[in-house]
Amino acid sequence: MKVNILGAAVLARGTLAGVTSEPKPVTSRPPQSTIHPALSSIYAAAATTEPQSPVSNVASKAFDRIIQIWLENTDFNVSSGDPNMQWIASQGILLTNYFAVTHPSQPNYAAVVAGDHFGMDHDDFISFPANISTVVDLLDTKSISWDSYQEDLPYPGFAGFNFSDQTTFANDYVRKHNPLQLFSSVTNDATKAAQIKSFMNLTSDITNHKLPQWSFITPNMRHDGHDTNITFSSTWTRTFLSPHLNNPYVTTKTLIVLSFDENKSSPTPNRVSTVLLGGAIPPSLHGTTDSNLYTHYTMLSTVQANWGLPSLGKWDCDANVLALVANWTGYRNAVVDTRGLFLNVSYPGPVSNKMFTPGWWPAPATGLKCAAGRGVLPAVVATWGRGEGTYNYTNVYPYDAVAGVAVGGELADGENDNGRVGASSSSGGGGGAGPSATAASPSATASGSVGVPVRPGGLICVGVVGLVAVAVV
Ligand SMILES: *[C@@H]1O[C@H](CO)[C@@H](O)[C@H](O)[C@H]1NC(C)=O
Ligand SMILES: *[C@@H]1O[C@H](CO)[C@@H](O)[C@H](O)[C@H]1NC(C)=O
Ligand SMILES: *[C@@H]1O[C@H](CO)[C@@H](O)[C@H](O)[C@H]1NC(C)=O
Ligand SMILES: *[C@@H]1O[C@H](CO)[C@@H](O)[C@H](O)[C@H]1NC(C)=O
Ligand SMILES: *[C@@H]1O[C@H](CO)[C@@H](O)[C@H](O)[C@H]1NC(C)=O
Ligand SMILES: *[C@@H]1O[C@H](CO)[C@@H](O)[C@H](O)[C@H]1NC(C)=O
Ligand SMILES: *[C@@H]1O[C@H](CO)[C@@H](O)[C@H](O)[C@H]1NC(C)=O
Ligand SMILES: *[C@@H]1O[C@H](CO)[C@@H](O)[C@H](O)[C@H]1NC(C)=O
Ligand SMILES: CC(=O)N[C@H]1CO[C@H](CO)[C@@H](O)[C@@H]1O
Repeated sequence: MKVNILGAAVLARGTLAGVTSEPKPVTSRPPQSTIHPALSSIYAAAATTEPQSPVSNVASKAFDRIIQIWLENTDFNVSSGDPNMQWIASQGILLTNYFAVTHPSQPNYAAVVAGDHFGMDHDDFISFPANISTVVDLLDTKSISWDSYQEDLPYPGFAGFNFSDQTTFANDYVRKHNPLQLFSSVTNDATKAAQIKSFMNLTSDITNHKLPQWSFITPNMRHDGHDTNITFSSTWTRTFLSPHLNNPYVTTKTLIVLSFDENKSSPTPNRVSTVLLGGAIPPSLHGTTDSNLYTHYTMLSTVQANWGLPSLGKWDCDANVLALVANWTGYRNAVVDTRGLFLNVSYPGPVSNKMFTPGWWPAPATGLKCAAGRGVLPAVVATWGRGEGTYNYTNVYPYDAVAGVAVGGELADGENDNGRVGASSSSGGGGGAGPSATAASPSATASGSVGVPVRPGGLICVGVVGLVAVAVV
């Protein structure tokens, strides 16, 4: 077991120990094939491959539909200073302590659907083995429909590495920004693969009232700001979003999460601006901010809390839940002092390039309660057996004390409705009839104005969501 200076410091402080030993990483990972079919076969497949658009109506408390939209590589202070982004924030809630989990892009996209990046530190072609579960497996337990919309994807389920504009050869679709495409558990199934579609079928699904209840939207490399800048991408995003925000079919009881995969400039923490929009946001909260610590893993824990789904047993196990949902379900979020938290590197792992651990896949926390006591997906338990997990997945943000990664955060109040067996969840009453009116989170700023928040000298993440009803089933 390797305990470096940072790790030792953490152990001494006594708050964040308890990570199992890791194998000694090596620096070369065998390359995977970069599927890159000929243009003629792409066009042939495009002519015959039919998209799948399953629909469902599993009602819930805080929202009945979630749509995540990711832009690229922008620091919090840059995006929150942009006029179009400020207008967008005025239509919803700005999250002021939302962190990406590593660099570069691809591991963040993997993390938001799978609860881990497995050490990934690159944008190479990678396919996770079929025994790695994702949000899709959680949604499938209640037949909650899901899709992904990838701009300029040449046909549903296209498995190639990229698809550029065929006139200018400018970048358009790239696989590294297509989260579900990275997982064999999705792509091995032809029906599931065909639920990964282009924006043309986003339009047709809206017209035909065939939107799913969970979706992930990736604009192309210009629209998402990757090859352009925030001015260009925010202009595109405002134009893209405005009609949807005014369309009752799209917006009613819908939570739209507009976020960024990662920050851009060094040396800053990996904090990105994230805005919550849609009909699920009460108008009284438009133009407000929420300063709880959230990460990409919050997108899993929130979906789980909203629909009463189990956990993947990874970093979603105890990730803070959006206050919007926590208020309804009585989930208590942990409070974190984020001043030392950067979340800017990956720990060693089986898909790392720099710190490759051949064959060593971190085990999920199948023996812990997770997800406010709903436990871990049975298929994950069946695959991995019962155990506490490789990492300390009950921590509210990801870290690896053995490798000394992300050890700079500090818990101000780590008590949440977390996964430790025997922990009681929350006090009763109210039956989930509505949001709590008991606690002090999040802070509501003056209407409509979204300034650049100043980080105070004391604790910067002090929101605690009140305990209300137990109510998630
Ligand atoms: C794991 O994380 C939890 C929550 O932050 C913390 O209370 C606990 O001490 C950690 N466990 C170990 C063994 O360090
Ligand atoms: C954002 O912060 C960085 C690092 O502190 C700084 O260099 C940059 O000028 C800031 N940009 C804006 C738009 O405030
Ligand atoms: C993928 O991108 C490369 C350049 O990065 C380009 O040469 C190639 O044509 C692209 N492939 C497709 C199918 O667009
Ligand atoms: C998906 O989009 C394509 C391209 O616009 C269109 O031809 C097709 O009819 C759409 N499929 C469905 C099921 O709406
Ligand atoms: C932003 O990107 C657009 C599109 O690439 C470009 O036209 C514009 O000049 C860029 N603006 C700045 C300030 O770089
Ligand atoms: C991560 O952030 C820390 C703190 O600024 C910095 O020292 C370190 O170089 C960063 N690591 C990378 C890989 O950017
Ligand atoms: C998961 O699949 C990988 C790749 O096939 C395999 O190496 C690993 O042993 C499997 N893990 C478990 C727990 O089944
Ligand atoms: C959650 O509840 C608190 C306390 O009533 C309230 O201040 C806050 O606005 C609510 N937040 C959301 C997003 O509903
Ligand atoms: C994409 C990118 O450049 N991200 C930077 C974000 O900030 C960190 C420092 O925290 C840099 O290391 C990254 O390069």
